[in-house]
Amino acid sequence: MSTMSNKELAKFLLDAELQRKDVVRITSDKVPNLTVEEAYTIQEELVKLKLEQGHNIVGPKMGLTSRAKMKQMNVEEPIYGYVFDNMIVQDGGQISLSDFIHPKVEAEVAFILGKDIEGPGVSGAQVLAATDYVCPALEIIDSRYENFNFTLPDVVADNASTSQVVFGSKVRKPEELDLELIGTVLSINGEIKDLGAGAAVLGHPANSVAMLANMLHRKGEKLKAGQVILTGGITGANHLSYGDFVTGKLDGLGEVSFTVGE
Ligand code: 0L1
Ligand code: MG
Repeated sequence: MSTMSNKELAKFLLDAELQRKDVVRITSDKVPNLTVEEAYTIQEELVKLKLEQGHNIVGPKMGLTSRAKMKQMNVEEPIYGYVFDNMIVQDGGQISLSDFIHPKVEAEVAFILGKDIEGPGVSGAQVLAATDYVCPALEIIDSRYENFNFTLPDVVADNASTSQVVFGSKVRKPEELDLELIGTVLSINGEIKDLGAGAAVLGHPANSVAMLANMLHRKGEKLKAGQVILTGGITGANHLSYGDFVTGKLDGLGEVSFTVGE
């Protein structure tokens, strides 16, 4: 068993990300008994390293929010990670396949907060009241682990596979939409890859933000006005290849897209 510190484990995962080189999950050899709580401590070290490198937090994000993904991972609660400013890709822009190990894309709703939200006991209604705008988003996830082969603590330590994000340019006030019913279609090269409704995300995407605020409260943190929060995939995650043209269409929120270059 390894005697690596949390900071060394975070550096190990960050190096894999920066070198675009997949690694064996850390629970297979380095920290076999890693708990989810300890994994969040490794994630905190990873976040610190990114901040030291000069990157700024755009907002925390929620992952594994769909029933199917939770069942697959045998978990009761989703997970969170952090999106940084150097991960943002312009709507309609191009990503480079060489920046990733094995990227996948999923369509989500993002919340732009107008007020701080602090747990415990936050409800979806409170989240909606504290939200200025919502917008469509395409999240590109890229696990640093071989073949996306991980346990829950592994993926928590790995910043919930966060890699890059494309936010749609059109924003709407949350009260103008029924986010529970919001129809979502993810297409690649004109072919529909997956579809869903907002309710796929914990019954309503606002519930995801509420749960995030309540989870962050456990470590004495809150969501802050101005943060942009990814709420979790409405669609499943689909592999990306060179030349792909990816669109996410969210009813009432419009379209968000990108292409995959070399
Ligand atoms: O944003 C997400 O839902 C990613 C969660 C991590 C699980 C994965 O990499 O599939
Ligand atoms: Mg996601």
